[in-house]
Amino acid sequence: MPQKKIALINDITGFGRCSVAVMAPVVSAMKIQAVAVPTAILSTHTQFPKYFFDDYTSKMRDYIQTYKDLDMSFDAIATGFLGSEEQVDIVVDFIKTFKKQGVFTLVDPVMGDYGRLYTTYTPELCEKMRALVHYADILTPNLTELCSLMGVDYRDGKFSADELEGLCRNLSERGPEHIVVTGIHYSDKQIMNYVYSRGSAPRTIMVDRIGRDRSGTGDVISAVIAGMYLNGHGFYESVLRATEFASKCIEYCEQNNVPDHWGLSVEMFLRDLIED
Ligand code: PXL
Repeated sequence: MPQKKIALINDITGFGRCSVAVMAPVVSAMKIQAVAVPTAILSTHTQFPKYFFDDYTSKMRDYIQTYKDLDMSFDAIATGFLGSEEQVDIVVDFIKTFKKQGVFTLVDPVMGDYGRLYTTYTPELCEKMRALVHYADILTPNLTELCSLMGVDYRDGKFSADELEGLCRNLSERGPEHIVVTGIHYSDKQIMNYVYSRGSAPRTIMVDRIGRDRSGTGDVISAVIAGMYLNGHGFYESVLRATEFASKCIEYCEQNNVPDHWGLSVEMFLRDLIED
């Protein structure tokens, strides 16, 4: 069988293990070819006190045009942090072109955390992200992003199972068959991931909270989910593997005093993702 290809529409950041820098090795370990479609180039990610940032928006159309001219195809498309309304338009056009029969799209609506949206998120950009949801088969919001997409007030972890199910059902009706609400603050010791697949009973995956939140965790989780799903596993199983892998990396980082903003030491455990 020919190797599968995934388009990673995301930023390329040199240091800090986020976005393409961490997603490409993860999917590669799963025998999937990663094709980077850069949205921006940074020296380090934005959690560092200083970083070089080169917005790639104005070059993206020409970059993507070559893939159109070459009649390139992808088996999956994964999108992450998007910096402007125009970038969302470019991504929608990319999906419309390359999402042929059997191709799935994972949208990680990177918009904010802890009830706050990132400063780049203008109301117009939020509106655009809501439109992008329409094109997703898999959506991986955290609770902040779920609330923003649904236009409800954020309450830290204080949503009942019924409320979460209602929110996910409504969101799913707009497009995504599968949704995982990641990193819900369940207690001081535990984090809940809420797994919703249209037509099935929702399930939860609890993980132990280890240390503080680490940047890039969401990117690692999205990459493992995309890779597992592309390799034919079910959604719940894909999320389970993703949370187990991230937890193992985080545990290593804690034990070895890796700074929180250096991302997850995925290199130590990539072999765990290799399947025969
Ligand atoms: O992991 C999310 C992310 C992606 N890309 C850039 C970031 C961050 C988080 O801070 O700064 C550039």
